[in-house]
Amino acid sequence: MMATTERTLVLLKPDAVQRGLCGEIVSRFENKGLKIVGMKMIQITSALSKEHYAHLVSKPFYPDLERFITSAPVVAMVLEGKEAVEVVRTMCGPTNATKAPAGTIRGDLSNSTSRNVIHASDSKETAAKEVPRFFKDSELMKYDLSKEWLYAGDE
Ligand code: IDP
Ligand code: MG
Repeated sequence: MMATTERTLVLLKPDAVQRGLCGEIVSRFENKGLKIVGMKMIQITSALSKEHYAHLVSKPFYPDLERFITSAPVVAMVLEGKEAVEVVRTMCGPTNATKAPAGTIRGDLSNSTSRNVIHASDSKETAAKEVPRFFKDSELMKYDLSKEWLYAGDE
């Protein structure tokens, strides 16, 4: 059965940019065979933070989260591939990096819950909202990347 190709939103958070970890993280996605269809550096505003983290604005840690996420540029990316939403979340590991398994991005690169280097959409429904939140259609590239070495014909 043909598996669904999905798109998911990734943010390399200010700590990833400041610590020089962007190349390392982007490499992991490229090595996995995910296709980068959008990528840019942006500075998140207070309004965008409140929209993106709407589910967390009432939490006691939200002021620190907003201060952190707006404090320096982030790298925003859209990745595409087979079951990309779940694959990318698995590669990131759980929110609390102290509990994140070795081999995951958070497990290898962070030991914190708040400075955990990466955001990734948590479901297909969330991805469908988050991709257009950060990227215009015209910023999502249409190009061929040979898949014949990555997937069988019926995948
Ligand atoms: P996720 O990033 O793994 O999807 P969410 O629960 O959606 O986790 O939280 C979004 C972000 O808010 C986390 O990545 C982290 O930066 C921050 N955050 C979540 N929970 C806590 C907490 O308990 N303390 C401090 N920061 C938190
Ligand atoms: Mg989340």
